[in-house]
Amino acid sequence: METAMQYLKEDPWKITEKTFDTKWLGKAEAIMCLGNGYLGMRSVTEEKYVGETRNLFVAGTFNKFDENEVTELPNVPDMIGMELLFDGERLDLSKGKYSNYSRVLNLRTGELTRSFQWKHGQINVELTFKRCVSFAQKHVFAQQVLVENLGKEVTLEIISGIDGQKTNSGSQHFTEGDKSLTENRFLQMMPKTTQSKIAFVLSTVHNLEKTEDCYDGTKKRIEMGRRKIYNRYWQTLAPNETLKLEKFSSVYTTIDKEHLGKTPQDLKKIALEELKEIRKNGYQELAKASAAAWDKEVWSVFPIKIKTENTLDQLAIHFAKYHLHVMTPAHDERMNIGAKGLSGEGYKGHTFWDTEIFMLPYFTFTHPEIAKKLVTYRYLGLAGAHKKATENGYQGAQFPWEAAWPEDGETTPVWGAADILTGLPTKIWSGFIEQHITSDVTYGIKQFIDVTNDQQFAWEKGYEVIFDTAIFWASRLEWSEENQRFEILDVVGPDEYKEHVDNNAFTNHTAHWNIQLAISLYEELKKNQPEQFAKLAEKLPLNEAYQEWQTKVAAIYLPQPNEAGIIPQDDTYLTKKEIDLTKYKNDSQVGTLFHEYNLEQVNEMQVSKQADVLLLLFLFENLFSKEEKRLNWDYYEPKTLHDSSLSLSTHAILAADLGEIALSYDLFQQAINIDMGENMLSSNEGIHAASLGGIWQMTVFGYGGVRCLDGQLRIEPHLPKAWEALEFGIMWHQQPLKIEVTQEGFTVTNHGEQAIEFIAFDKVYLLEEQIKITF
Ligand code: IFM
Repeated sequence: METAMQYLKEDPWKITEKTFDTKWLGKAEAIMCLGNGYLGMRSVTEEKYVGETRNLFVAGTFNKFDENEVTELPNVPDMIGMELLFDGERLDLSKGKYSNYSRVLNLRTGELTRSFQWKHGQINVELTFKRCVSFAQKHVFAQQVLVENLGKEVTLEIISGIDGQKTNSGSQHFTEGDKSLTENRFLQMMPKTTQSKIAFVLSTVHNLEKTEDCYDGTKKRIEMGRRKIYNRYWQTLAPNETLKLEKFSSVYTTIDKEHLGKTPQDLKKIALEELKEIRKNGYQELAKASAAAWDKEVWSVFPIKIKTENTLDQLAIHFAKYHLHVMTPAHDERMNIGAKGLSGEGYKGHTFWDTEIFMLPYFTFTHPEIAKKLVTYRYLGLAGAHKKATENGYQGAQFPWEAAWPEDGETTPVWGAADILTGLPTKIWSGFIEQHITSDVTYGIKQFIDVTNDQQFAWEKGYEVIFDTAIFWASRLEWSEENQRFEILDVVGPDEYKEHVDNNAFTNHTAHWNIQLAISLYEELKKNQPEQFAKLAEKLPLNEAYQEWQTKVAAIYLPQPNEAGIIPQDDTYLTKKEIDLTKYKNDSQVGTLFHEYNLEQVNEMQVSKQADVLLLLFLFENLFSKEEKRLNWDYYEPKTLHDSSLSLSTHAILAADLGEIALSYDLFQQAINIDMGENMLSSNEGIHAASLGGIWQMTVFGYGGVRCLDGQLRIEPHLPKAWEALEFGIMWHQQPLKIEVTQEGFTVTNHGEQAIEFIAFDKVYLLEEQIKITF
């Protein structure tokens, strides 16, 4: 496939677009998106094009457009857009000729730069646009535009301000709100979400100067229109003259944690004061402070260094870490990560199991303070989980498949893509029956407690979730008279190409694990910490629950390997027909099976969307033998289309575990290209958050060989041939560890004060300062 993206061998920090084509707008907008976890914006161009998706999102600000829709992150009025007219001719790269084009995202600094020369008739100008979302001041973003006149004298007209005519693909989530001008300079707009009633304060200010004489000769006028407030500037540029425009903008909302209780008028004043200061200091200062914050908070924390000729691998790590921090609301535990981060309207900003299984491990192992916020979000979601369980006739906490504001409960939409046979929308069953999310949440919380040893979180929040989810599972089990066992019927497992299945192996095993975990915890806490335990028992009916868990747990049906060693994905998967999947597996687009079959037909085939049984083998590797892993890999991988971006990273890790390093590395290459790669349409709806978490996991869990198993740290690295060395770090029980791996062996250095234990190749090591192990 044609591509406009370029990755330079000598620079593992930059994503570069080398040609501009309006049919590929979505790719650059999403993969080059800017943000800081509080807000995220797609990297649309200043000038507008048909086909663009101009999105600005503020984490957590969900709104419901009407009763028939679910909540979504509203698309905030645009403050990036600018119209530039030269002698009345609008800047438009599809007209005239452009040369020396590049758009570069510097992952290290978080700055986006676009530059080119544009010639159209008499117009001949060189333009450079710079932009950054401050990583230091989370409400603020800034732009700088340099216009150099390479031709004859030209009049430049600039129209720039706040444009509230944006929607989420047609759904308008905002009231128009007041508009105002302060000190003849600061433009402000105060729209409010229609249902959740969150007031937004949007502010922007411009600085326009010729390189020498500030403001000289610039004419300016303020204008307002429906949902719009903007300035219009006119400036004549002599030959070789350069004009600099800087624009500083900010967003505040009435749910901002640090300003809770303040009125929109209070926020308006706060925003004004901040913008005054920022404007005085200028774009460069802001960009510098932002880059310094990126360095301090992200790049200097457990850096990953790969010694390899394949610079793309190192770039992929930087790309993944960059986006993981852009998308994560580290400032507020009432919010979580969307499946598309803050980079697109896809999945409406909702949180899925993607967080616990794919993104959370990165934070748990390297930024525990951020991970704590993410797991606390689930604790705050207990109210929504109780609501969902009650609505479904169950007890305890049943977590929603898609989550937005923590208390809201289930937010999965009911209808989705067209069914090619009936022409009607397909029902999305995940919100009703994709129930493994509840044990996935428990898994994430247990891993967080094991890795961080954060006892305070465990006692105040974590244990409660573990018990409450076990209460749900016990109530969810169904007794089968015929089989004399507890079963879990009518679910969707991780493989979403199989709906309404009974006894999905992943669901049954993880539900069993969740209950078993609650039993052991109950026994341990009651015995060793009776006073604290009593407090928990006041909140939850733990003694009755314990009796029920004990009577039920041993009778839960856990699908076991058959004579051929294959764990049945569900009761009927192995009996379904097999078809030749070569064509779909080789297709550069995902989901092409649905060009020929509808979901009902796919349900009847042995074809999987993503890892299911294999994911179980990865997450709970202690429960299965290596031989079982190998046999199930051989059976399921060929039947898996990797149509979900959650699939490849799990397969790459498992392949590495199985000693298939070359195969694993091939899968790694495919996985890192889900967003970065040549498929120019793959990221239109937003980046694939889980796959980015997967890039970190493939590196640290796959090749670094790190695992947290039954509460113990295991390190068994194995590098791909193409990597001479790998260096990374993790935090284990609050002790920072550095791990350096070569093809010959590895060294673990403890930079903390306390010794820790780890297991490598069946041997337990006590690590005080440094241990070297050769293969
Ligand atoms: O959570 C995933 C799911 O496993 C596959 N479909 C997309 C969802 C969001 O990423």
